[in-house]
Amino acid sequence: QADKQYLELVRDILTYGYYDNNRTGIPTKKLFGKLFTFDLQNEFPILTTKFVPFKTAVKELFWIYVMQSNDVRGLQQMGVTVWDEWMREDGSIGKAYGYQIAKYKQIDKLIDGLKNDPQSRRHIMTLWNLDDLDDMALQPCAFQTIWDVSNGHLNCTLVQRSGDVGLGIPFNFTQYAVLVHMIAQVTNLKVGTLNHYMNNAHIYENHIEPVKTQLNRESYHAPDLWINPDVKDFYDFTLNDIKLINYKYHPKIDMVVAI
Ligand code: UFP
Repeated sequence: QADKQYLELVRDILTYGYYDNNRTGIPTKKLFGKLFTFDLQNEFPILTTKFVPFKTAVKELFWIYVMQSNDVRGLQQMGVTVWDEWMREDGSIGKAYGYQIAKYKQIDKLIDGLKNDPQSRRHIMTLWNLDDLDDMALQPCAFQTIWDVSNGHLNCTLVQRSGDVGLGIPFNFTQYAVLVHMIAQVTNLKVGTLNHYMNNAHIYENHIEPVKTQLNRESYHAPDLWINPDVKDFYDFTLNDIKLINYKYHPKIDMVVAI
């Protein structure tokens, strides 16, 4: 499911993508307005046609939504270096990501709303704060989630303004799928659908050859996600409470990140 949608998007971008430069100096091919839909009841979405660093993805997710931190050194202590390029002198990424979750108690409000007013149409977490944008080392890419409860199932739409299809996108949907599972567990809901909307879905020029090697690979059966069923409070989650079982994958594909 995940591999199929992903490789279709890669093929589409390579075939029909609009080619131009951007702020990084590395041109991209891009398509506007793409959507992945994952049925989380059926399958945990992670690519098998290349290795995706699941633990790193979960650590970054914890850093944003559980620890609600903007301190890159905390991530480094967990062995994660993905934010090093954007670290400021004070060790932070400015008023970005976890800072905005903490500032408005967004997790607490979301969980409270899902429990007490599930039919509300205002279940949103957003990292896009107009007042603080100038104080962010990188303006958030996957910047908003909109949540829905239907028939006891928790659905979520992830809105991403800018998606690096080679490096960022596989990381982003897997991460947010874990978040839906975590929130569902602490609100006593079953998981439903994750929509992943990408406004600008792009492949950097220097990623084109690497992603092509993935196109001819046969996908494996998707792994299962295990979440410790004893955790009932979101803030009690630890990294050991989340595991991927039977993850079978093709070799990792190295790509250089555009800064
Ligand atoms: N990017 C992602 N996902 C993320 C993240 C960054 O794809 O979670 F933080 C990519 C998108 C883009 C670049 O290629 O990082 C950010 O550049 P810009 O701000 O110009 O969109």
